[in-house]
This record gives sequence, structure tokens and C-alpha cells, in this order.
Amino acid sequence: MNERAYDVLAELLSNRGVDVASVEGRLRTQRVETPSWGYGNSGTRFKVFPQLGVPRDPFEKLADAAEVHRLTGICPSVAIHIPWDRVDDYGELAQYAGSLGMTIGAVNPNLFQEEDYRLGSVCNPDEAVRRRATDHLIECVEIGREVGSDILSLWFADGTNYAGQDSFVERRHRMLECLSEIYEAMPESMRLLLEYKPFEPAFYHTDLSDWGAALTMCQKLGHRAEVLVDLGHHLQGANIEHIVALLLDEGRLGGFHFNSRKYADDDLIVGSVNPFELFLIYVELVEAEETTRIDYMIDQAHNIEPKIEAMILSVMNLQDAYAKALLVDRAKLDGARRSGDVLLAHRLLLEAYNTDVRHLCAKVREDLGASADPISAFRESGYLEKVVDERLEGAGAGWG
Ligand code: LRH
Ligand code: MN
Repeated sequence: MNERAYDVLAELLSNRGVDVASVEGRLRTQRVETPSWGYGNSGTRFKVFPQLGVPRDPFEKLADAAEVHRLTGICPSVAIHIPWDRVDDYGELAQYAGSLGMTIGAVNPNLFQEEDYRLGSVCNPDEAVRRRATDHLIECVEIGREVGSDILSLWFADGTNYAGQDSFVERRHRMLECLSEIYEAMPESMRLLLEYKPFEPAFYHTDLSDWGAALTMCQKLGHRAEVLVDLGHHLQGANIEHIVALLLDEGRLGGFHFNSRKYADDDLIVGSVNPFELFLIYVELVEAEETTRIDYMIDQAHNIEPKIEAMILSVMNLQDAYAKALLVDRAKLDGARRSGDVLLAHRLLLEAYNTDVRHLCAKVREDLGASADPISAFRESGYLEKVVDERLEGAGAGWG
């Protein structure tokens, strides 16, 4: 860690009236969940470029996630996806996670890769197909119990491709009927997160297309149903930080799937396309998270870049964005807003955003027993070379 650079920054921030110790305290409590599928092979409909050393099963995915946690200090849990992470003994999987100092987080069912779901899963006109979909969701509630997870994270590909194909309202009622059964089947400790998406794979309408569709469905289900915001699931021009503020005000912001996009659901490294937007989202979260539980998860597909390093860089970008958001002088901002001083309010955000917080984040990682410079540490660790050797036999895991 560059002590001198840190000391200069800490002094600069104290002179600005920033309580550096409390900022570091908040940064030490930051938590980001990484996705098991982010360590496996992934691609587009054009090509999946398999990589050497990719995990071959959920146990090896957990091992790679533990390496990311070892180096960043803030990623002690992994989201799983069923059936991509199906095992014979989920208790054994949770135990193995524990042996790595990790836990299993959100359980993600998969209702978008079976033939039966051509016309939808829980919204399908065919009751037998809806029953099958509901049974898979109930299976995932049980898996949640076995692995000690209290989050059921739901995304539905359900939608239509042509006008007239089906009734928007009947489909919505079918979804509500199914989700009501799941809501009842969940233990009191479990929360249900509903993830919306405007299009793909459906290209005329998607049943859970936007925050409004997800919010109103959650309000019908109950207080343990909340909205999950995937940054890539917004049409061009959408103001995501405004949507976040609105969901917080409704008390229904359950969590995030962090990634970034330039065009559509690109699933690129979070903060790599629009770091200012990511900062603005955290500016809305800083005060709210003191009273609200919010689950921060990454959802990315590393199609051409090395997967573990990509995950490490993603976590570092989230630490940076959070650190900058914690530097906003809230008292001055409230004053500027009340007095209608438009540009002072804007410049107070820019002052925080334009602060180079890398040495602060480096110190916090060191204080957590992790690495000041995780990417260099990873490259020098020989971990990748080790797993490439160990995982020569057999195919790398992927999306099915
Ligand atoms: C859908 C989605 C959803 C997942 C999948 C891996 O686009 O964002 O969260 O289940 O990606
Ligand atoms: Mn997602």
C-alpha cells in the first residue's frame, strides 16, 4: 500500500471536512456477491470462447470465488443458478463453501432453457407447463433451505414475439397465481427478488418488463417480495439512479445485478462503460442502506476476458464507486438544493466523483486482510496456472 499517497489523500479529505475513519468503516462493511456463472464459460449466440482453467463444477466455481474474496475482502458469498449448479448433496456444497470461508447466497431458478417454456413458464397458456415451472421454483426454495440461503432471485424470460400472440393481463394473472404459491412456500426468513427486463429473449413484450411491472407484482405478493435492479435491463436513456431512488422510497429495493452496458444486456464489467452512472446510483444508496437491507450482486458474462481477473476488477470498481459516493458533502448538498443553487449542488457531486480514492480503497482492503493491489497479487499468485493444470481433464462449466 502506498502509505504516502494515502496520507496525502487522508489529509486532503480531512481538510474537506470528511470523516475519513467513518468512510473507511463503511467501506469495510461493503459486501458484494459474485455469480457462480461468471466463472464459467459464456458467450453470445454467435460464439462461446472456452477458456483454459475454467471451473468444471460448482465446487470449483466456489474455489475461484474464494480467491476473489481473498484478494478483495468483501465477497464472502456466491449466488448459484439451478440447474447450472445442481449437485447431489447441497448440504455438502454449503459445507465446502464454509470450508473456504464462504457462504451460498441468492438461489436463481432457471425457467428459460427447457423446450416446454417456448411460450413462457409461469405465464404459459398451458396449465401443465405452469405447474412444472412452479415445481422448479419450489425445488429452489428447498435448495435455499439446504444451503442456508434466504434469497430466492427470480428472472422470467416470459413474453411474446408478435402483437396479439397472448393476453397481457391473463399472463400477469397466471404469474401472480404462481408467485403467490411460491411466496407461501418460502420460510419466513426468505425474501423473493423480482428482476425485470425490457426485452430478450422476447422481442414484442416481456411480462416483467420494467420497474413498475415488478413493483406492482411485489406489492400484490407481500412485504418479503422486492425488486431486483439489473443495470443492463434498461432501455437507452433510462435514468437508473432515479428508478433506484423511487424503489427505495417505496421500501421495495431488494438488490442489484451489477454489470454495465453500452447497447443492451451486454453484461460487461460493472463501471467499465459508465462509471459516473454507477457513482450516482451509489449516491442514492449511501443514506438508504443505513436502514434498508440491499443485496449487492454481480451478474456478468466474461466472454473474451480472463474471468477471475474480470471479477476482481468489477469488485474494485464497486469499491471505488461506493468510496466516492461516501465523500459527498450531504449537508452542503442539502443546503445547495434548498437554496436552488443548481450548479453548486452538481459541483458537490463532481468534487466527490473526481476524487482519486484508489489509495483509500487499497488501505481498506489491507485492513480487511486482503490485498492493496488485488490484480497484481492475483497475477503473481500463480493461482490461474495452478487451476489450468488441475482442470485439464473434462469440460469447463457453462450455461447449460
Ligand atoms: C437475464 C439475467 C438473469 C439471469 C441471467 C444469468 O438476462 O440477467 O439475472 O438469471 O441473466
Ligand atoms: Mn441479471
